[in-house]
Amino acid sequence: MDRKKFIKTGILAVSGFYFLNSNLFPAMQSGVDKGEKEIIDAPILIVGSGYGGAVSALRLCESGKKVVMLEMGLNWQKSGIPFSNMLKPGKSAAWLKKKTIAPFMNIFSLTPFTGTLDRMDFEHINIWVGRGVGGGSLVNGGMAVTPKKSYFKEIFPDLDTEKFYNIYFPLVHKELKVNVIGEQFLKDCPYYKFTRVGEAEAHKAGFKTIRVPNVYDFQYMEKEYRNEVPRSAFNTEVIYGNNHGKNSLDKTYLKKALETGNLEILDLHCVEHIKLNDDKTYTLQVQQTDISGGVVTDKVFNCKKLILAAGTMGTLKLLLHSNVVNNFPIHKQIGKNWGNNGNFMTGRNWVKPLSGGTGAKQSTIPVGGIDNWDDKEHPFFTEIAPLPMGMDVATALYLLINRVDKKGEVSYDRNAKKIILNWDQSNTFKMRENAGYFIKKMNRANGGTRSHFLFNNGFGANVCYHPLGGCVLGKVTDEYGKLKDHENLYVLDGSLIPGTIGVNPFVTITAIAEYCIENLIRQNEFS
Ligand code: FAE
Repeated sequence: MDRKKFIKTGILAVSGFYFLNSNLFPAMQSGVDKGEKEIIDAPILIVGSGYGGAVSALRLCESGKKVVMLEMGLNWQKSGIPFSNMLKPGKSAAWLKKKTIAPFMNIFSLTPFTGTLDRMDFEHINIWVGRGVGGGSLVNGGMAVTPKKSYFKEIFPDLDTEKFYNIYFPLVHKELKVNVIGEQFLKDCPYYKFTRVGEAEAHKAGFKTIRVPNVYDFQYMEKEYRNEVPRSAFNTEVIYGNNHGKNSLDKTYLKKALETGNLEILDLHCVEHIKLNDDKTYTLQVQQTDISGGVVTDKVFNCKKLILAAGTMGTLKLLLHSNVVNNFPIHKQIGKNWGNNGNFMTGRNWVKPLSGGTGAKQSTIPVGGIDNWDDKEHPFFTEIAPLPMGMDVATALYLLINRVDKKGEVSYDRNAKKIILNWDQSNTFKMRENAGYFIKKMNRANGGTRSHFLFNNGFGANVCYHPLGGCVLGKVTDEYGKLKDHENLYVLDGSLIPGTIGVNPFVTITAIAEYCIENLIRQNEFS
């Protein structure tokens, strides 16, 4: 394929176009195979542009390495397409679905589009993930929570805890632009009534609350409140992307990595499977799609070094599928030690119905949490979550994060040709007990009922925003994320964490990625 044809093919895809207009990336050599597939050689490939991928890209690019990143989702910034909000879901609302896929109230029809939010459905659990350049950072609530030191130590006994709390977590806070809402603003702002009510009710019930840091720029938020800038958090934008205010990865790590001139991001490029070659290099079969999910072209990428950062489910799917179709070597523990980070959604109805409930106007950015982790019988942390429905529904929403006493396992079903998850009610039994205890105690002190309005029986045991594990650090990989049985393959994403970290996970995923890539570079793994 000559360059002209290459560009022609690329234009069909709307995005990816910016890349093709630039001088062909010096680290990439392109040609065609006999079946007219374009073949591209790139020394270092990263699959996925979420937290693990963005950290790896930045540190490698800073050390002078040329890196190509493949992302199946859209580059929203480059595309110029705005994100939609929760009251008017549009293009960004779902990954190739005909209806919205929020955890509840899916009454909106959609034209299939490569949107930001995807849901993977298994028998007993639904897993939500972000798609697009920036991965989960595009759709998440921005809660930037550092795990409890004692729990981090318990989950990662072989890591130097002090080093993480003195070096990696502070570094990550700085890079992700973590900040905290001003107390006076929180006290005065009508959009945070749900947090004030949630905290007052928690105190009355005898629970301890904590302020939760976030990557949303609270100075911007104060300006949006004063109508000095366009509204985002106050315009029900979050799980379908934020047009303003949120420091997602495209505005932090990825932006810095691109500024080095050493990174090329190819969006709408989905890696199908991987083959290990005799010379220990890798060959990836990749589909480039258009914005409606139609295949534009099939491509082949060859690389010497491969970093998988496709998120827990994406990375596991690639490894397990490649094992079946290409005899790709995988460690026997791959897929094991999977967990939902103890996610358990629940809620309460009839919350202060006579005094304006939880508020008709709600910010989408959570800033409060209830910390019951030290309770030996019912240890949990819960987010006081917003429910921005454009009217007061006198309902409180909570995402509990529990310990994961019984782990699950991800494996591959050869007949159905898809990954399956060994996970059922027995895995969430203790989480349900904690949720029941919490709701009862809150209702007893404050009134209200378990929220049948939101979930079947008021319990969303099947809601998972935090899939973790399956490629556990030090078990399936070496101490820095290099896969056992491989010389040139690394995993740097949520799958390194063994199923639980006790708080919202992206700060930990980012810190572990920083730690791993620093040491991999120091060991000259990418020379
Ligand atoms: P991730 O960010 O998922 O990135 C993986 C990327 O790889 C994605 O962009 C994929 O599109 C891409 N990809 C996958 N497969 C392929 C393939 N075959 N070819 C090419 N590209 C591929 O991975 N966490 C918090 O700490 N605080 C929060 O407030 C919070 N809120 C959340 C709210 C929602 C609605 C959701 C869904 C998640 C939330 N999370 C939150 C979880 C957090 O976003 C998640 O743990 C991280 O994004 C995971 O980071 P990874 O680097 O593992």
